[in-house]
Amino acid sequence: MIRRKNADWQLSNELVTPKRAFLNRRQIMQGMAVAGVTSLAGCGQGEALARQAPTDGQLSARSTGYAVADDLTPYEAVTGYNNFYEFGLGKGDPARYASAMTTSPWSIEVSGLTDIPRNYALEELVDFDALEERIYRLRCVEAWSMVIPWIGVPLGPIIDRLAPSGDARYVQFETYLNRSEMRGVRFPVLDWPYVEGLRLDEARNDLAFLAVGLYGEVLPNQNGAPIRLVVPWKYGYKSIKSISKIRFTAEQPDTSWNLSAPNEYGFYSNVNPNRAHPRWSQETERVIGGGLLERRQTDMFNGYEDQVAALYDGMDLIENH
Ligand SMILES: Nc1nc2c(c(=O)[nH]1)N[C@H]1C(S)=C(S)[C@@H](COP(=O)(O)O)O[C@H]1N2
Ligand SMILES: [Mo]
Repeated sequence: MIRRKNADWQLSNELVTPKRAFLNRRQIMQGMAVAGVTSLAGCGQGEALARQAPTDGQLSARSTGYAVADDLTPYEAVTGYNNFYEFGLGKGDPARYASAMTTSPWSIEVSGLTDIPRNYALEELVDFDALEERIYRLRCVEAWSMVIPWIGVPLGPIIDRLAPSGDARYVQFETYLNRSEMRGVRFPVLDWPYVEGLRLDEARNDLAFLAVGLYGEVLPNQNGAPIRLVVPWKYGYKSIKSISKIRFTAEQPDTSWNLSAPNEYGFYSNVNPNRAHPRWSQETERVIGGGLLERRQTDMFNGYEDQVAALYDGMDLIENH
């Protein structure tokens, strides 16, 4: 891993989330019973249960063709400079406080316009023996970015398994909410729980990814453990963390940032250097983990124009920001 010294994101070691132990199989099974999860043998739903989700340690993943030419952002910056407002507004707050979040056992409630609404254990949705590594840049609307080696699974095949019905056009994701574990939700900064959404064709694009790890390890809580979205052609806030609900809808779903300031944060939120945020430019971005003044040009769709531009054919991307 590439480590560089001293920048404004540098954090002391005590801020690093303590390592947690693997849960034994018995605890997992008990937890699933509590969460009301059932395995549907014979329906092809239970097969991924062979391998329980690790809560700590290394993950093996096959590397893919998805890469970014620039240096990786140092691990300390990726895990020490975060936005996760449920734990506070400061960039160091998630690393300090997110260890309070219970991430195992984990289930995701799937509802709305689907033929099979039910709760899924994390292990049913993610096959931990078939993980991929993808290096994507995460570009925040605040005009900074990081290059992160994510580990996870593509979203499209999971959407297909969740069987949205014919009239479903959008998918909404919701973050876990626990008032005693999340000190930031005492403040009405956003309309909790944090929600985000995609059009279904966006969600099925090959780039859309559900991450369960980074840098070869299980996701640290501050980065959205145990499962978070990564939509690399959109601003960072679309990449919702710690997903506990998925809902299929016919109408465009609410998103927390769009509700809070529609003029600043649109539903699409595609990275677009030509459309300034009302209070600052989006033409360049600060390279987190680089020198204090290191900036780069922001690319249309964060560099993924070839893969995603067709999703927006005929749309005015300034109007539909
Ligand atoms: N639930 C939740 N998800 C969230 C956020 C948040 O505050 N709450 N912040 C978003 C923003 S603004 C960014 S830039 C990315 C940051 O991801 P990272 O901390 O892994 O770099 O997470 C996004 N996902
Ligand atoms: Mo962000």
